[in-house]
Amino acid sequence: MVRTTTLASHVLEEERGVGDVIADVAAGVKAVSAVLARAAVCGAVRGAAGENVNAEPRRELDALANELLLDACVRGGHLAAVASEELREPQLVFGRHACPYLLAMDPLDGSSNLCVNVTVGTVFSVLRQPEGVPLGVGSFLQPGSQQLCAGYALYGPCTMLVLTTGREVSGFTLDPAAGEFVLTHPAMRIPEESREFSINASNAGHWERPVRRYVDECVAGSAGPRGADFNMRWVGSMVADVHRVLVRGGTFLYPRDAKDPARPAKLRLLYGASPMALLVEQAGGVASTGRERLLDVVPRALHERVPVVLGSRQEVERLVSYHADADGGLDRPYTSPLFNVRSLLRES
Ligand code: FDP
Repeated sequence: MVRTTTLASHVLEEERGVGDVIADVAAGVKAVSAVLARAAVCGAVRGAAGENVNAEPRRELDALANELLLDACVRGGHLAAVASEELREPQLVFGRHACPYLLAMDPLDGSSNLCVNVTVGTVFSVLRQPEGVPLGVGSFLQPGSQQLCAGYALYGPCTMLVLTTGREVSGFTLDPAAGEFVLTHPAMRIPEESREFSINASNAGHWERPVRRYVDECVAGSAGPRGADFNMRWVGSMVADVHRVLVRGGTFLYPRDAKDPARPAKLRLLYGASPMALLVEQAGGVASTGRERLLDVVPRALHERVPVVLGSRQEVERLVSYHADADGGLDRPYTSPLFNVRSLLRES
């Protein structure tokens, strides 16, 4: 008989309080998964709920996922406070136990994909309440390297929970019949090399030179300077795109761009980039802003945004070196032969 490892038995190996927080988040994830599975039938997929604290469109399901996860955490009573993409300020949790743990979460990442039934997810990060700091926003302003646990849930063809507590990355799949998460992806590793990249190419005109150089070289394929053909994948839900990188390698990029000068980066640091960076590093990959290790970035605000470049070691290191070249005035961006032909025709 095959012996299965469940999340419940896995968390017993963790520091007591952190294991309890993971169990509470898992309870919330099961509730969100059940609601998403019935949302279309109940006509709840398209419901709008105004704007979130970042003035972005909010859906009823964003608000509901937030409530369900908060409820599971408050009932569990193992946290001091929860910060969420859906809350302007952290919610203080006066639980049964006086626990020194903080949870930062994006309850429903990728929710603009809900109406087309594409995979969405929950991203979360567990921190320790620093001693001597009053409980509140300041408690959360810690670099990602301080995380005790980072993870995400994936609501796709099956529901998954992928997490790390700083020792390798484990992926669990929800068995709906048993109502339990079962370890299906032990010790996840990102291959060092890869020929697959993921980026919203519609922003190409607004990218910085190093990103344009990298993508141009990939697109040039075997005839270009990389001498190899690359594949491109873009789901448009960060959780799904990063999950693919964790499973089969590649790079995921949401770099700085000049589309909106008031918002040079898109993804959130505390409950997006930071947890993904810890997972990626624990799986052997690299996570950077392009100029700095993501886990070293010290947040200045709860809802701060940051550029993200993560994935297979060799590719991310190449991208980081392109940023250094550009900043030092050393880059010579690749110009495709096609471009040369076009400009020659224009000149003649
Ligand atoms: P969404 O707005 O649908 O929640 O972080 C938010 C996010 O999705 C990411 O999941 C995704 O990678 C990115 O935004 C997609 O944004 P664009 O469509 O603007 O590129």
